[in-house]
Amino acid sequence: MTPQLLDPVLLQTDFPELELYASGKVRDVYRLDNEHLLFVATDRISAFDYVLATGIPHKGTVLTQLSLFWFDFLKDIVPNHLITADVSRYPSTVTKYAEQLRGRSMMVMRGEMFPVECVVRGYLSGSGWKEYKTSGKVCGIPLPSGLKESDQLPEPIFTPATKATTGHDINISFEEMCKIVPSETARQLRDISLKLYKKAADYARQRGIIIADTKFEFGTTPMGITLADEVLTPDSSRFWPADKYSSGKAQESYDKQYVRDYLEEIRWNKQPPAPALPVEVARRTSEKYLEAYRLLTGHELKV
Ligand code: PZK
Repeated sequence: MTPQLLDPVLLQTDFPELELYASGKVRDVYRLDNEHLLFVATDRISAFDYVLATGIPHKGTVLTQLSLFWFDFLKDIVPNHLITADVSRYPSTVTKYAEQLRGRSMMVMRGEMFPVECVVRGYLSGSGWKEYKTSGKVCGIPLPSGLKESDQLPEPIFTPATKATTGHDINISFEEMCKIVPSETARQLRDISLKLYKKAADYARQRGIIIADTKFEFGTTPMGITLADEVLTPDSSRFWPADKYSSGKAQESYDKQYVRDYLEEIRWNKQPPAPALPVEVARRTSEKYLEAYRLLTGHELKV
């Protein structure tokens, strides 16, 4: 039997002298100087709230390249924090890390981040579906009665959230958001978020992907309100394969379905340590990320 090999993955960055500015389950932000940050996407994957022991080949590259695609696609709606993803234009302090950084990183403008998650939902899923079942509303927004799980909403809705210390987001009403940021800013963030979602979701739908919902993060920079973080990736959004869509049940995930199916099959108790994935599951998952990139951008990612 020939052993199956996976393409190399980056699980951990290794930039000993760089200052870590923020870190998440699967991505990290480093401080370059007072105005500039280095945003790095690893190949780590999380499922059921835990980072798995196995990385997904090319995942960090796909997410970065998708964000870059969307930043360009959406730039007429709002400025974004991207300076460059061209490693040869990064400061000389990181030149020696070019191999680790190429394709999976962005040099961005540091901004003052607004402490609210700007979530837009076009479909009823996740915490939105849970809230609707209990109250008929999502984040204080009344919805028509009789909706089923995964139903498309009559109009996309803005459903802000705050970051809890535990990591899980807490849905809030627009009025509650107005106590966290000035109400004029809250209105601007809401209107921008809805415009971004509508433009991207219309486009994606024509290419076979339903973007059920997504989360934007904004900051202020000298350009004013600025779109930051990663945008409209499978990690910040629910992507559903349009050809398999059928409401009244939870939908398959575009990217993580093989991973979830495997974890259910082995009956992992969803407590740490998170298991490793079989090579075939990691490989097929990698192919889904690359497929999402191809469908959305119209070209193959050269990896
Ligand atoms: C910033 N995060 C979220 C957490 C991540 C990202 N342009 C910016 N200016 C200032 N701060 C941030 C950004 C951006 N983007 C974003 N935290 C800080 C976050 C953990 C890991 F990769």
